[in-house]
Amino acid sequence: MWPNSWSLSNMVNLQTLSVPQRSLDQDCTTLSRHVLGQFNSFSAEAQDLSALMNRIALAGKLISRRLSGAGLIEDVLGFTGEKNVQGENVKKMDIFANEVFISVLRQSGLVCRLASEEMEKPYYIKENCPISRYTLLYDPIDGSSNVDINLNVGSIFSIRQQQGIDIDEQARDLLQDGHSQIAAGYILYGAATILVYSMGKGVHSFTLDPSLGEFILSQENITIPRKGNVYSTNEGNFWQWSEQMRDYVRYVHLNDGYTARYGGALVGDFHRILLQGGVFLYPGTIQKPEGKLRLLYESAPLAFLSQQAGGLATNGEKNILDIVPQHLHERSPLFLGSLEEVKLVESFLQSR
Ligand code: P6P
Repeated sequence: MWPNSWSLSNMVNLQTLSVPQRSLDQDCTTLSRHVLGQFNSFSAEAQDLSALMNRIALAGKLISRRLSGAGLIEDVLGFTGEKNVQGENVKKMDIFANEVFISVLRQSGLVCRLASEEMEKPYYIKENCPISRYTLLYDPIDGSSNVDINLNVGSIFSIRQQQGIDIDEQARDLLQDGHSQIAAGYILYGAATILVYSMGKGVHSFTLDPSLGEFILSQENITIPRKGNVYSTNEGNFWQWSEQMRDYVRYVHLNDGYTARYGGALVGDFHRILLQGGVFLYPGTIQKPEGKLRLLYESAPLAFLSQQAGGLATNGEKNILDIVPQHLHERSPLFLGSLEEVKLVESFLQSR
């Protein structure tokens, strides 16, 4: 069966060479274990948040599995024919992903309320209210236009405490600034499935190991470089921007130190900037000064991560984390990434 020259020792050598060696400890640094480590005790809060993060991770695994079957199984690609509360055409994956979060959080017993880009009003999990006091705000599939062309998409999440009893189910207590987030993060569905989160003690990244079915710690205490050469924006909107924004873009065009990268999905564009530096820009336009991105479940979670990683997120004038929304689906202009790059953008926006 084997060529005569192949001795057992050759095969053994081949085997040892082919399996990448990982420490067992590394394999055991799972997401739930790491979250517990963010607390100094195994308190009830630590246990709850560890379990809650594990449910969010389960949602990520279910969505990742569905995306990997796109084109082979029904109802992954294409549109439903409906429009969401944002007036956007809804992709089939938007609905699937939204329902995954509802299902895994219902079973957790930990979350009373869910607020999603795909739902006009918050969704109350009656059997969990009012005992469980967490609210999960999320964008189930960010960048869903990338689904049909197999480019990266993401889920963005933010965990907040339910303040008091929400008797009339108006969720007015959700209309708070971004500093009151307990945790925030995203799941990036790309070549690998990566979960990035922060609980206020640094930004940490986990890679899904399909052989274990676990998110394993891959990077701890990530910091955004203070400067970066990437600017990420949709220049197709150039003529809809203010003169100040156009001046910034003219500057980076003329300064050969910059390069443009724009993937059409905020999570992927932000992940590049988190690791390599740069700035993401989604300004308002003359017609829509409030911009496109939603504050509570897109900009505020990423602003939380940016600040934790030493970066900055503003609406051009004010730190995103300081903004108190007036309604659940409020939009805001967004400039986020490397501290010095965001400040450079602000210097143009506040000039003239
Ligand atoms: P545009 C996706 O729809 C999204 O919300 C973000 O993920 C992305 O950064 C942005 O909108 C893309 O918008 O107008 O450039 O297509």
